[in-house]
Amino acid sequence: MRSLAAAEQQFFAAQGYLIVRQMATSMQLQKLRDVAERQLCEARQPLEYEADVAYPGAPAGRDEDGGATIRRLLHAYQRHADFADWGRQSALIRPIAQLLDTHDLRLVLNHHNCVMTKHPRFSSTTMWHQDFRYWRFEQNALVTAWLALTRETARKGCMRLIPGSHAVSLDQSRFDEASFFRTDLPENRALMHQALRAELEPGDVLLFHSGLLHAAGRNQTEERKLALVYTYRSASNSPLPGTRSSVISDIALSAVQ
Ligand SMILES: O=C(O)CCC(=O)C(=O)O
Repeated sequence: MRSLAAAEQQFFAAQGYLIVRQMATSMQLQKLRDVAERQLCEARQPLEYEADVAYPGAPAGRDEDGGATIRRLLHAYQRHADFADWGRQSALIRPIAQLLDTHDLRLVLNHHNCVMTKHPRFSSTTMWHQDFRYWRFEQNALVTAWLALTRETARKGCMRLIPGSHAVSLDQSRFDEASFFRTDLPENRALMHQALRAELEPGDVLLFHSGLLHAAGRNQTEERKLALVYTYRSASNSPLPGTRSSVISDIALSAVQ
């Protein structure tokens, strides 16, 4: 993997996201997809179900329609060596280290660290939010790497992003009690009009800032959507002690050049 060009780093700084096309090779993709499919088939724990997400429109219990649909294969890093290898390989962590301006990177185990799935028969919508509102770190400066294992299109519920929103100062009053961005406020709607869809091919990686407003729809196709998702921080941006961001120690990645 080449290093990111200055123009790409500037794009990320201004827009809060960057799509790196075809970062994973077809051999890597095949391996990662096989592991994910096998573990979904076996319902290998730990899992999160649609009933657990508590998003608007999600089933209230596992015995309700769609409630037992798997939404996330949790603890991706710990669940298989191929997933772990992807998360710490230099082709991925070098550009992230550039974006965070550090040589000392940590892979966060307490957030994301999962295979996100959206199933054809049932999937719920993820409303607009900023990840850092659910996390507890000294600074709002983390980067998430979303590797598409399958195609992500609008009909499949791909990610939607509001470019530049990571750099906008947004008062807590613009969010509801569950920290979703309120859709009833005209000033929020003005921002939402600027949203774009991040359509991805398998192997593409979407890098995005922890302050970027994002959302995702339902999967309306007959094909499963799978993405391997990790978040990174610089060693100097520590989780706050005693919070859900500090439960498991993060992975120190060897000095990134
Ligand atoms: O529904 C989705 O695929 C998006 C998930 C998401 O935005 C998140 O977990 O932060």
